[in-house]
Amino acid sequence: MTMPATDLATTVLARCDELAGLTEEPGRLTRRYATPALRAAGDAVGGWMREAGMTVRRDAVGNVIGRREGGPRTLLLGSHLDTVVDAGRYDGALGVLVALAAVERAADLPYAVEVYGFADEEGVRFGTAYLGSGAVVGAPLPLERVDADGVRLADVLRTDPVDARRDPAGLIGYVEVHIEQGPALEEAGAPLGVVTAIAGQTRSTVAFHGRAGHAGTVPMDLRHDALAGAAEWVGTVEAAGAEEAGLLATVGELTVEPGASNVIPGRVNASLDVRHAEDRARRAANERLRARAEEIADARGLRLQWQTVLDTVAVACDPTLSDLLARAAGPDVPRLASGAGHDAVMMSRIAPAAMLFVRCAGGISHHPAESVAHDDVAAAIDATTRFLEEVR
Ligand code: HGY
Ligand code: MN
Ligand code: MN
Repeated sequence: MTMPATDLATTVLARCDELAGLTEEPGRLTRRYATPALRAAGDAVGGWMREAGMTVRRDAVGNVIGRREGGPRTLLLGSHLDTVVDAGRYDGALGVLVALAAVERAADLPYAVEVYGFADEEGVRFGTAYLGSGAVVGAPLPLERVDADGVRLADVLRTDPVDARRDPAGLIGYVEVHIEQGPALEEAGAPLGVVTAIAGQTRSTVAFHGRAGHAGTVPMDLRHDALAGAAEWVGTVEAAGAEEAGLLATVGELTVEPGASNVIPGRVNASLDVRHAEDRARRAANERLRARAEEIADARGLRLQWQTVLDTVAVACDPTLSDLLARAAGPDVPRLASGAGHDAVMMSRIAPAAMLFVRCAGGISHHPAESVAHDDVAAAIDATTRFLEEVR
């Protein structure tokens, strides 16, 4: 007897709550790559996969993979188990758990299904996204990148990441369920949406090197204040996004060194995240912001260091799988683009990829107020189950 989607939705939401307790920071949810919190989350999800009758393995970079046999070809499902800092509890985790619930609920399928809990999509610890799904598709990993404590990614990996690579032979496709992280479905009054494309993104690290000095003795006209220069540049980042339709530009990280109230800042490290549905527009905007940083540095006698740490092109979702998802989700299901990045960007390199969005309250995400409605989760489980039973 097929389990009711509403019962499974209750289980999925309870499991999201349980995973939210697996955090590096008591009192808020932060679960970065290769931390004990992430390992514990993978253990919990692996246990639920076993309870659902799946065989479970962990690959060379820490992704957790549950497999249900069924036939010579394989459909991949999944999302990520890592989070941003002070995160919401549904970004990533909901997609893994809805996929698991649908696999558990689906009747016998003529193909095998694997559900991936990716170990790093956000890229918070090493500054570059998609380490988990990137390893699965054979993307080169930035092994020399270091985290805030100076630990190299290479030193965190216990085995060769090449062992995580998945042979694409026999893959039917990859489907990811994820909260929308935007307001469109709520505005449309729709619980679910089918994703048409995923925007590309460019992430960079930007360092302004000035000269530290005594705040009480160095005259203003003799200063090379790294923070004053960085602040002038950050204003141009916001202005660029405001002036160009469809462009999103964000400085999310900024550290000041040496970081004392009576010392003129000698160095500032910033991040830059640039997104646009069109790759050409994104790259042109990124180059303009780099040129602006160089102009400001020159004018202030600062030295600029700029490193691109991620550059992913916009990805169109597979039309055949998307149409199947739309049929399963209901006749009027909206179709929408994703400004957020997802593991589907990487997985599209080895299999046709499609995504199902779930409405989230106020479009809020990357924030503890992130939330979903029980009935929308049930609708997502129902649609994903129907999709599984339609796929051939
Ligand atoms: O940043 C993103 O777009 C996603 O949440 N990793
Ligand atoms: Mn996210
Ligand atoms: Mn996500």
